[in-house]
Amino acid sequence: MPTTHYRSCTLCEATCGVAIEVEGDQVVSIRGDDADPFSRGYICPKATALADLHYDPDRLRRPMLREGSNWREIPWDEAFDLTIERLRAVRDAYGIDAIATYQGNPTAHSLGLMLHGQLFLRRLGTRNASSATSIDQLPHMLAALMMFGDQLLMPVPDLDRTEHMIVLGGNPLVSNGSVMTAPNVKQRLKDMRARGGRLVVIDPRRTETAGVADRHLFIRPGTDAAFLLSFLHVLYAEGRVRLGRLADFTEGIEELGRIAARYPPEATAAATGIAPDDVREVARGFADAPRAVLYGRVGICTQELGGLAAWLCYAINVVTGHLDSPGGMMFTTPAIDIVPFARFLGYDGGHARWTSRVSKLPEFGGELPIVTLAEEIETPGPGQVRALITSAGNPVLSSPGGPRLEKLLPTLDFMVSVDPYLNETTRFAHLILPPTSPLERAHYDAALAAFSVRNVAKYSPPLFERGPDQRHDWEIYAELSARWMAPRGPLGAMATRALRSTLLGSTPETLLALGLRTGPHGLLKGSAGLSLDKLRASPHGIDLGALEPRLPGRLNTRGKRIHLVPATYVADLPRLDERLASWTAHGAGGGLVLVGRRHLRSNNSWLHNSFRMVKGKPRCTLLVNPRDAAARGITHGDKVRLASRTGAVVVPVEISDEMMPGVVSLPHGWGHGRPGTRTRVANAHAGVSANDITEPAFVDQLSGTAALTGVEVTIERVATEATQAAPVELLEQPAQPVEP
Ligand SMILES: Nc1nc2c(c(=O)[nH]1)N[C@H]1C(S)=C(S)[C@@H](COP(=O)(O)OP(=O)(O)OC[C@H]3O[C@@H](n4cnc5c(=O)[nH]c(N)nc54)[C@H](O)[C@@H]3O)O[C@H]1N2
Ligand SMILES: Nc1nc2c(c(=O)[nH]1)N[C@H]1C(S)=C(S)[C@@H](COP(=O)(O)OP(=O)(O)OC[C@H]3O[C@@H](n4cnc5c(=O)[nH]c(N)nc54)[C@H](O)[C@@H]3O)O[C@H]1N2
Ligand code: SF4
Ligand SMILES: [Mo]
Repeated sequence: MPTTHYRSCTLCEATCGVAIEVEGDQVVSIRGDDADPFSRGYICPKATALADLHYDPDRLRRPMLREGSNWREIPWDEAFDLTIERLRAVRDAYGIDAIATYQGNPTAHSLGLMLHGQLFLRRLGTRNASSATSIDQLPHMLAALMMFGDQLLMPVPDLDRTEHMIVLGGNPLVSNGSVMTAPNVKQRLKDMRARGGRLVVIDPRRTETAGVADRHLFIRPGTDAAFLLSFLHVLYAEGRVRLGRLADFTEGIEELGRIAARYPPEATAAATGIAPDDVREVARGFADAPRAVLYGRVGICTQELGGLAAWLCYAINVVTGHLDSPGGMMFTTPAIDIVPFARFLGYDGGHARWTSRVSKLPEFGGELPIVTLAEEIETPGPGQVRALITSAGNPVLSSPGGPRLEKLLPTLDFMVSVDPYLNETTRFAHLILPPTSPLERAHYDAALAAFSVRNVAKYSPPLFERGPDQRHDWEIYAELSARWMAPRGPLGAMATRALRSTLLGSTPETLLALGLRTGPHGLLKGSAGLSLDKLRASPHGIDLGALEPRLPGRLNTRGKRIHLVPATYVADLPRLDERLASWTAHGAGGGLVLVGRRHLRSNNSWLHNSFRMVKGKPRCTLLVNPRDAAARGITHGDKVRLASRTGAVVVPVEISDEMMPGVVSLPHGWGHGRPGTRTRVANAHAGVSANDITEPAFVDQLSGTAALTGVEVTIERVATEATQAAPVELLEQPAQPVEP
């Protein structure tokens, strides 16, 4: 008899409820859970990959040790011993900063990684800690820190009540929303338009989201900050600044007006490609709508002026009174208040308290930008990186300058990866410690529920029990912490045992139970308050209501005031002025710039080993505007050499008037098939990596966020025989084996 198991999908930020039908140890079907109060039966095609991941024969189940280019399984105990011994050797010889860490995106989807992963990786104390944050949402976090007093106080669109939404640099119909947890964005946007709402999309590509919008405007990549300043200019010049109740606790209203006065739409149009009348129309429509939200996402973050752009997005929501107001940009009231939790785990908000050794990029929240990793390995001297821990990340494909990392990773004294796959990055590790699959672990979306368009809570127990020779992510890290913290010498073994029993006793469930009871929906609400037991009894999840105004109470700034114009941003404006002058002088200049794109069946670099996700026509193609193609004698289906200053790939072209003239689009996360990986399906559908041509030196100097968008490129037709990029030189130095 099949039974049905209910849980949240952990593959993207939407947190859809899935109903998984199982018979014995076989998944029979995966459907949307109609009884999930938040997703109401919606799922996207990726949900079925939950089963594919679970059964994938390429997924690693036991620790893997590399000896030269050979891999063999070793017992966990030996793997833990070796990891600690080698990390200690590096620390003892060169200091803790010689150990770099990188945490990837799936961290946010795993309670275990967020708890025990942080406790180990952040408590190591290395300055060379990094994560996917600096190739993603860092500018939003910086703005939250500067304006609202905590990096985690990122407000989200009140999607279900807004009547006017501007989407800038996001494509939620495909990404399913980001820093905006909202299952079925498409339906929610449809509902908005059905209640008379208006959707405006501003994007260098006429995206799927633009396809359901009332208005779409092309914008030249990287120029959003200039556009937003002109937007503000219009608001101030036309007397449309109305803070409402925010006026009582907002500082800097006049100063922002003085800044905006310098950027009339006429002064930015040549750079942005947006006509002055269009800027005025968009700004008026937004200011006049009673319930409106301006939402910026990854396209405005991962650009050379991403810090400024993210700040200006929040600022516009403030000066129009749309922040903290129903239908606007609101703060959540999640069941677990992640602000104190993050502090406990070692996240201390801060910016530029120190800088990286080589290119002097600023620290943020205790981390350095991932773009510093290559140069920190490459550059000799005190503090040089000699060891690397990667955790749920694939920086060779996901961070700029992948080929450079490929050359440098083999030179490390030691590298260990906590990851279920032998992929483009982990193949360089000496050791891989693979965690259980998502269906084998319990789940609670602590991070994503904090950025959700409704307050919701849902606990998912494991569907399958893990095998005795498997470990959850959190168990891997609890064990590493115990062994790392224990003193060496005669007391070591005893101390390790004591620490182990304490740490392994602190299961994610124990901490979850505590978080729920102490959170705003827990004990405070009396006996009816939320608890883990209550969640266990509600397998479809619990709706905790619409977002509510939280200001000024939720602010964490001194005196609980909104800082509209933090000095950090003012100091960065000259950089914008310089770029603006150059863009205005050269216009689009006939050159091309690169942007990215996502696909519904893809998730960054790591779902391509599911056949269901990659079948059909190749998706790693370059979209080129017809005019740009014609000017270069390129026709649909041609292969082109796409080159930047630092790299080149060969990729098939799709000609499409979706693209703004002068802009080409390539998805990221492809470029499989590199030697030494064990992802057979992905390798058979390899594509090329966008990050073979992006460059670590192209970065938002203010925030340290990589500029993945707006990279200057050229394209040139190549003879059809050339199907692959020039092979990257790999492992030119023999990898150093680990002596167990
Ligand atoms: N050019 C370009 N580059 C980009 C982007 C872009 O738009 N354009 N987007 C950027 C963004 S937004 C992001 S978030 C990054 C993502 O960058 P990363 O997070 O570095 O890359 P992913 O491809 O998500 O790799 C996830 C890794 O985690 C492993 N993994 C999956 N689940 C688990 C788990 O439960 N536990 C553990 N331990 N490991 C797991 C996978 O096997 C894989 O190796 O990429 C960025 N890179
Ligand atoms: N199916 C699927 N879903 C995903 C992911 C995935 O890989 N696949 N990844 C997940 C992750 S890690 C994240 S962070 C989110 C991201 O979620 P979104 O932010 O919605 O990501 P994208 O779909 O990349 O949308 C970015 C948009 O910005 C545009 N853009 C590029 N440059 C600029 C610019 O300079 N200015 C402006 N205004 N727009 C620009 C691009 O054309 C693109 O349409 O998606 C998540 N969801
Ligand atoms: S949108 Fe798709 S991948 Fe994202 S949570 Fe829902 S089902 Fe999973
Ligand atoms: Mo991301």
